[in-house]
Amino acid sequence: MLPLLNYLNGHYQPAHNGRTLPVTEPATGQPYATLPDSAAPDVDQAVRAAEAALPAWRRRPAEERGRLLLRLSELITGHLDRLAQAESQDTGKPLSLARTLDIPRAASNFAFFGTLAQHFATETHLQEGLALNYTVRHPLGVVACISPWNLPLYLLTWKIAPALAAGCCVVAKPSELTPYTAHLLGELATAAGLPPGVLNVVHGTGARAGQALVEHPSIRGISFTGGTVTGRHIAAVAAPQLKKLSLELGGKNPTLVFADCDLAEAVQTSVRSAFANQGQICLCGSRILVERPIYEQFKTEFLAQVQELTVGDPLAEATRQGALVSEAHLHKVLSYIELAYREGGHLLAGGQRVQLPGRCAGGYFVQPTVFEGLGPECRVNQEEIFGPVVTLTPFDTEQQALAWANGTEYGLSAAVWTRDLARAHRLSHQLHAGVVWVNTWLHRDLRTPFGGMKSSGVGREGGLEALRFFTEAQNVCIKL
Ligand code: TXE
Repeated sequence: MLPLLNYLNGHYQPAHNGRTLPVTEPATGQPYATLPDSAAPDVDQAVRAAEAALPAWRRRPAEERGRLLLRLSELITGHLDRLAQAESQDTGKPLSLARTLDIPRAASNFAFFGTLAQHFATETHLQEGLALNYTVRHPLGVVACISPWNLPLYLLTWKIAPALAAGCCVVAKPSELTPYTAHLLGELATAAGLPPGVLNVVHGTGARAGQALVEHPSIRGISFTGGTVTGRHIAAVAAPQLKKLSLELGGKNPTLVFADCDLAEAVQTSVRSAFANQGQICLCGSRILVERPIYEQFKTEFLAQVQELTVGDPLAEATRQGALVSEAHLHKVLSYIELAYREGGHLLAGGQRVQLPGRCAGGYFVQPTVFEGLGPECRVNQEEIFGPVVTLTPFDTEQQALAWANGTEYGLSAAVWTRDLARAHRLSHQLHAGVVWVNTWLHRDLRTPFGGMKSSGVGREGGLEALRFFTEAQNVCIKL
């Protein structure tokens, strides 16, 4: 058993209570590591270390902080294979995906924010002859970064990097399901020269370690990505203490395919957006709405490509679909497949758990699954499944597609496939989605605001939005 440890004040240590939790490899169903079952004393130690490190860290010029983040970025790139291997083992995602998406993006997060902090200018407002106002953006202080299991290092660093760049000190709480790369990050942070206490990682359950972190009176801001139910709970805990909150929550994203689109590209990208990371990306397009004249052709080509998504050992190069993250999540996804039948859905592909031979015999694999014949109101089209289950639905008019696309409680992202430029603009502005992609998907520019509307969240990450979140504006008014 690999013992994963908390990273507090620049050192690795177990939980104060000495308790551990098992970490399971989703591809095998076997435990392979333990993580500290941390509680309030561990969180308190982490927060105190961060508080002690804060005065010196916030005083450093942005350029110096940035240099350390760039060094950390280089170290992540230098350890690409080891980190990708760890991420794949921990999550069940194909090693090829971890190597090309998760880990490179973690490196980019540090490189991007390490540089951006130097371009973070403040505003001045001149009242002619009367006064000059200028705004100072102070680091918020000690902040909590709480991340989920689907893109562990990618999402954790998407929070840590802007927080550190802005001059905050961080207590991070990775998902208890996927703690491995967060554990390795401590070692790299030390090697990069981050001063002790600037970044602390506390492992453990959401209910114990996460809750203690959110409740801690010295935490000034919380950046959270995870389920909508958890986000609501965190907001309720944090509100009486008036903590600043950024919540990136679930999605039930529509893909709108119009008859005038480039069909080959729309099909290929829609398959990817439906099933990348086994459908466990908050931006995955799980409701595919297709204009009726091309519905049958889209369906035929879509299903042909779905058949090619090899489900297999995540470590094998040919694997396109790995395992779901946990046994509990496997059963959640299978229960939605059952529900799809009960709601009158017609199965077009998949629908079964996959039993692989050998090493992966006990793994949590599900075939990429496609249903049609489900109305926009049914639960399968309303609730976040967060797995490889999507629906195909024909539509007749733009207004109908728009109403269906907007007809859920979520509003994270949407994809529109059309060659009609006017329609692309018109629809984009009417879609209830924080991110709209036209003729593409998961095309990310780290400078752009990222976040959801409605139950998909509050606040925006990315670029200057993230630096604004981790700082507090102060206006200084000088009489002229
Ligand atoms: O996430 P949780 P879960 C969705 C997806 C999934 C569902 C539940 O639909 O099926 O959420 O997933 C920590 N105080 N998404 O239960 O619980 C927890 O330890 C403080 C969408 O695995 O939200 C982990 O670190 N922290 C999503 C983090 O919150 C708490 C990605 C997320 O876990 C806490 C993941 C508490 N009281 C799931 N309780 C996305 N938007 O990408 C839990 N945590």
